[in-house]
Order: sequence, then structure tokens, then C-alpha cells
Amino acid sequence: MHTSQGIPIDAEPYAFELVPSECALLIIDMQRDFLEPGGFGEMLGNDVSQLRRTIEPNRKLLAAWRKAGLQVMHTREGHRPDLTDLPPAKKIRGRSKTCIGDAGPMGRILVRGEAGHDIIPELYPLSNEPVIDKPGKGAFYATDLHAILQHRGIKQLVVTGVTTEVCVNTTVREANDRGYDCLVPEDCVGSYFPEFQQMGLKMIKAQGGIFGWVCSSANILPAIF
Ligand code: TIU
Repeated sequence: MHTSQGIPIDAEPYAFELVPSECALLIIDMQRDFLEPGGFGEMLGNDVSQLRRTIEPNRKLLAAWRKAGLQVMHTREGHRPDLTDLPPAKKIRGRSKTCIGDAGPMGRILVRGEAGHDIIPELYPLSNEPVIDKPGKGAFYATDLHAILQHRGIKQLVVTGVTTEVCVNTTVREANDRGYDCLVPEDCVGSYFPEFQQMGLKMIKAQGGIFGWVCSSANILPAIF
């Protein structure tokens, strides 16, 4: 997987060899439902302010990726308006009074086409950037992400977004099993829980990079200019 043309990025557990033409930026679930008050995240009892620190570093990384003409993809977690793709177990999990599909302040919670389901304006996708709508936590489950990456010759992923231990970790694990090398910039991923942020990143880079690499986005930016 590593080629001699790679640009070494200082990372843990060791340098990541970035090959820009084969590396997509994959931004996970930077949706209003997770980052703004009234959405799914807050419905689960979480403090959404914990995630908002990732917006600015993501904005900078996204701008650099676009300027360099490299590939960008976005994901959104959510369900069909008729909820036929919503597992009953997921709907009732948490015993919340308001469930996925119910009316919230930004439309129906985690339903495709509703305002809360959409990506925050700061990171809004361009028309040439595929948006993967996923019903699960992992971006590969029940989506065409793997096919799109294969058609585009992508072998590496820089994975950012929310939340670190849930959709980011699940996606990195799924990508790793499919043969992709994943680099996770720690300032561009966020958790509602500081201890999960720390451990979620540790789990990725442990055991010689069992799932991938971790670094700061500041280490990636110079490589793509
Ligand atoms: N609850 C939580 O931490 N995350 C999710 O439900 N979805 C994502 O991580 N996107």
C-alpha cells in the first residue's frame, strides 16, 4: 500500500506516507443534528458544544483539500422519511421521549431531507463532492462508499468528523478491513466525552497502528500545498 512517492506526515505510531492523488478526505456526519442544539446528539443527553471545536480545523483542512484539487467526500447519518431503513432496535434505544423520526426543532430527527439532517453550513459540500447517506454508524455499511472509492483509485483516507468513538471509529475500522490506510487528525474529530476522545484515538493508533494513524491537521496541511 505504501509507495515511494508518499509524502511523510509526522504521525503516531509512525510516519504516514501520504499519496495525494490516492487519498480522499472523508468528513463524517458534520450534521446539524449532532452539532446544534435540538438535534439527535442533544436528545441523547449530550453537550453539543464539545463538538464545535472541530469546525474550524475541518474548515481549514477542507479548504486546503479543495485548493489542491484532491478528492473530498462527506457522510450523513440518517434515515428514509418512511423509516423503513431504521432498525426497530435503533429507534427505541435510549428510551427517549423523542425518537429518530419524531419532530424536533430542526425538522424530523435524523431524517433525510430535514434541516437538522443536513451538513453544517461551514462545511457544506460542493456539487462535485459525493455525499454518502448512511443508516448506520459505519460509512461502509449499506452504502456505495467502497464502490465510489474503488472507481476513483482511492487507497488512503483522511477521516475527520463526529463522533470520535462512534461513527469515526466505526468507519475507520470498516475502512481498515477493506484495505484502506486511514489517517485521523485529532483536532478534526470530536466526542461529547473527553475521555472517549482520548481513548478513541488511542485505540486507532495502538499496537503499531492497528486501525490507522493519528496526527494533528497542522502536520497534514503543508503536505498538500
Ligand atoms: N451518539 C454519538 O456519539 N454518535 C452518533 O450517534 N453518531 C455519530 O457518531 N455520527
